[in-house]
Amino acid sequence: MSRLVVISNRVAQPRETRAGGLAAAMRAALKEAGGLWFGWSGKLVAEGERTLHRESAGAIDYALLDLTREEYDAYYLGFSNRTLWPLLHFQPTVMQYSRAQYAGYRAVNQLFAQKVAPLLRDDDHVWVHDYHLIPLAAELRSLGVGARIGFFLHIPLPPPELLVTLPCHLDLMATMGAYDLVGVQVKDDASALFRYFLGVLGTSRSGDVVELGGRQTRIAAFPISIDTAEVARQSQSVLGNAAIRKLRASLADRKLAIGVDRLDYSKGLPRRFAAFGRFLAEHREWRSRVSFLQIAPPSRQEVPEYRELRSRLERSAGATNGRYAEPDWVPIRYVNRSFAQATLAGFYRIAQLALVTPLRDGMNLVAKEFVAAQSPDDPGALVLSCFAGAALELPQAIIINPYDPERMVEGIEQGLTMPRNERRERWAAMFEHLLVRDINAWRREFLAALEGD
Ligand code: ADQ
Repeated sequence: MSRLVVISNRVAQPRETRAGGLAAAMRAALKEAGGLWFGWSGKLVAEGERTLHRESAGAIDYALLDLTREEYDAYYLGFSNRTLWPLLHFQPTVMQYSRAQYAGYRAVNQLFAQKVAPLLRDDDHVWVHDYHLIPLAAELRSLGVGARIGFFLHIPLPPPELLVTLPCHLDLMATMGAYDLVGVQVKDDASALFRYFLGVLGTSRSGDVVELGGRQTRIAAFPISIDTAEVARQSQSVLGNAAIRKLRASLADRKLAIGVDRLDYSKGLPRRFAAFGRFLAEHREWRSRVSFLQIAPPSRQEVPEYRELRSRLERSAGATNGRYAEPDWVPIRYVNRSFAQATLAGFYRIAQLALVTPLRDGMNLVAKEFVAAQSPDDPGALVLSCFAGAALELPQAIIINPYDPERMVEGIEQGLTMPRNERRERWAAMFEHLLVRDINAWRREFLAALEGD
């Protein structure tokens, strides 16, 4: 079995206990064959003080590289998160582009390649993650690396008509041809990529393989998932914990609707808050009978669009609460912090409704975690955006279009009033699916495809 090398911007370090499902899946994959995890150390240092930190934990070696402030600004805050993130989430009007930031992004990819190449063997299998590192394989090839290299894009891929608004699209996208395998979340992402390769780069296609510069690249969808059985187990075992008991007690028999998202404009939070306010306006009978808990830990606060979103949501929650709150009831509970994965599972379990309404999402693991955490006997209902990758796998959810306020209000009402039998039926179909299509199936399929099966 070949050694596995995982390369990602952030690495879940050996002592990190809050690492999520993806980190657990990577650790499991690395343990199976022994392996190396390479990425940014999370530290910003002066150029002369850059270190490659080496560490081992069991069968896994870690190699973590420091970046300078300038590199981080251009590569991470700039091109990755102000250019690629909005564009790949179908929002070119939010995209900011500068040649200097693209140059900084390419330079960090080159630096990663220079530092990891000496650690690689030709019979390794290399798995690169996400939009921060698209050109990495091209940089590795130019240093003579012959190993099989796969890439997985965690976020969506827009159609070529949108991709071409990126001024450097030809330069960037052509580097994808250096991978043996490019994995995306859903088949629509794969078709968009095929259309780009054929229509814009003019490559030929045979089956699911494109040929560029004499090299063959397979493109396929691998919908990411969760550790379904583990989330189900956690959701039961934490019910006695203080955080869960306190939340339940504070509801005083009212229903709970829940949302859990990084504070990100792709998650559709302003429209969700507005829909909940409108639901209370139009359905007086639900006032004082349901609370909406939105958990949204801040992310990327150094990017201005994220700071603006935060204050916009504070105003929106404040306005709805000001209008409808009673001395003993607050309609929107807005909490800006993160929780342990197990605590979240407990929160999901005591909720009757989840609102997962992104404007665009590669997959959305919260939707899957909510389903996994429900009680089989009396499961909650899931309101899910048709623009989340997860909607293709969970058609039994209440599927809504987040741009349609009336449909959002209908969805909330439908979820809160759905008869128990119907909830059970819908839930059972989703849960069965997720038990089979879990995070382990995902990583095994990707790695089998990378091996060329
Ligand atoms: P994200 O945009 O981060 O991921 P998501 O898929 O929902 O979105 O994953 C978030 C993860 O963070 C979930 O496991 C969730 O439980 C956890 N989380 C969120 N809020 C939290 C909180 N307050 N405390 C603790 N944990 C919290 C990107 C893409 C997605 C894709 C994933 C995986 O944008 O579309 O599904 O990668 O590929």
